Amino acid sequence: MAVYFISDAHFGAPYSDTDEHRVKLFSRFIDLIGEDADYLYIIGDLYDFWFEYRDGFPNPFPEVTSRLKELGDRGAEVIFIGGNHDWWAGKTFKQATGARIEKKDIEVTHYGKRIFIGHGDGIPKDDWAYRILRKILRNPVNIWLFSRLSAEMGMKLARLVSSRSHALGQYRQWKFLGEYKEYAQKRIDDGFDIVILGHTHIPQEVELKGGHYFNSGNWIRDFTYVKLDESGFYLNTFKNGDVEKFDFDKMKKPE
Ligand SMILES: [Mn+2]
Repeated sequence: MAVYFISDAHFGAPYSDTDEHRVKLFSRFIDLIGEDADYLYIIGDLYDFWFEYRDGFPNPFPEVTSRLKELGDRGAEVIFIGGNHDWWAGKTFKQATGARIEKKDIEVTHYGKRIFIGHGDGIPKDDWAYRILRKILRNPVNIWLFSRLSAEMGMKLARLVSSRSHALGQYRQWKFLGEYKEYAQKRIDDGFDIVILGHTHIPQEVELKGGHYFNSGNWIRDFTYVKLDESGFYLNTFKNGDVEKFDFDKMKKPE
């Protein structure tokens, strides 16, 4: 029996011409963990954009949702925590996956460990402009207004949600890692044993004072996930279609 954490597949990202391969790998992974998963936490940005209009949202990757639904049918609980790209997932997503949808960070206990789980957007101090945008985009009145937009206006909204983080680029996140560590240490000082975040796309396993911080990484190039079972925590990769321990040394740090 095991608990899994995964994030940041960004299916449908404009920079991605590899959706087909990534969805296939994801499907195989979900099939595999069906053997022992009690819980799967999806920690945000599974999609590059998911916003439910008045009539829902056209499911861009039915294979992804149906695999998640199957996982649920096999006895696992699937919990989806919205990221900055897919926070608006609602009825359509729930119906297609059977997942429980959470709109904010959550606290859970597994194997006696208190675990803090969140997507992790808005943590860096100089991300203040994003934090304002997030307030606007998550305001119920605005959501009601957005949900009445035409598909064309919706695409503009998609670009607004997406563009800044893509402009940031994956590698610029390196300079924020210290702030993520500080944030995790604060949660551990609050009494958590483990903090698990996503968003930076940089897989991490960090020993802190009194606990551990994990970043579940990404399903863009590293295909990483965190697994918890009775013997401990693991940060693995499914990049080659098989479970392997993630090799941190192989990560290329920008100059
Ligand atoms: Mn994100």
